[in-house]
Amino acid sequence: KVPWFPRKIRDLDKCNLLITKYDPDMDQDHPGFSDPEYRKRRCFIAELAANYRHWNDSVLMTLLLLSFNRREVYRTLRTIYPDLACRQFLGGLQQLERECGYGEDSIPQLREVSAFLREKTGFQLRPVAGLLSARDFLASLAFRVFQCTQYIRHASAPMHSPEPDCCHELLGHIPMLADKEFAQFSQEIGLASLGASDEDIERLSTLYWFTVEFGLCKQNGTVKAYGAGLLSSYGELIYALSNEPEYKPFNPEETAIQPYQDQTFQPVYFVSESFEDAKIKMRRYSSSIQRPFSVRYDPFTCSLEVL
Ligand code: H2B
Ligand code: FE
Repeated sequence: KVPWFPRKIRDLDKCNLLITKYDPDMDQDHPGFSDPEYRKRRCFIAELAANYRHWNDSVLMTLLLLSFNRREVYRTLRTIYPDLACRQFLGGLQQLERECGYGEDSIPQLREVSAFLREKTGFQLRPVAGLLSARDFLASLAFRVFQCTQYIRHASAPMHSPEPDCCHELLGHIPMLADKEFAQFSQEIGLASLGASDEDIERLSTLYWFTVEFGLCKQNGTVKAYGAGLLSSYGELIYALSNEPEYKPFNPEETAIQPYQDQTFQPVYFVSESFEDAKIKMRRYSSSIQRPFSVRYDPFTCSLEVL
């Protein structure tokens, strides 16, 4: 039996299964656990996301006004990007600084950033209250929709967050999603996930983890970071590009079954020859996933043709 999956973009209203294990109300180790003010603010932001519907995006504009600025995160990371981040990331970030008010002193509005991405690659943002199930998260990518958190990490731990937060999304993911080839790569993982078995979702999540979150790639003979988990973490970005961790060549069959955890730095990173190369390999892998149907995305109607 094929699991339910969204057929049109507004079906994403139903892709809302949250995983609460790391949120400040559930996780005793969360830096905000014993800060009632923080938790109250988070509840308010979560409610805005929960009430968001595809055809009514008025909520999106008010969001980031509620967050405190974490200037420190921006400043520290910005200094190491030129040496460690891939070309596509640096290009995207520069445009965001010019056109979207990215900088130390402001947190850009999701509405603006979403409009920016739409112009660049057709990606759009949708607010989400926290960590989503892998299935729902990946399904959104099939529609070039990125589920984006708006709350910010707790002030007591500006360099670390147990869950995705707006620093991770805005600094890690958004600049990459402004690149056409990377956008396509992301959408294709999403398309491969639709109606897939739980086992295939698990493997695709692992692939997503070691590429979109923690991927490295070669550029002009040196290794650079393109994964959002790296590009939004000062400590791990430096660690990943030092000679401490193990590197393996990106190869979907092998990468898909590599165990991983989200509590400390990764012990191993996968390096691709280029985005082009990663895309081709990923496509080959995706076409090996058994499904009793095939899907094609129709960008004019933002819906799937299921054949
Ligand atoms: N949910 C949210 N809100 N942001 C993410 O980056 C995210 C997610 N990543 N759910 C997913 C899971 C990822 O770890 C993979 C697909 O499992
Ligand atoms: Fe992420």
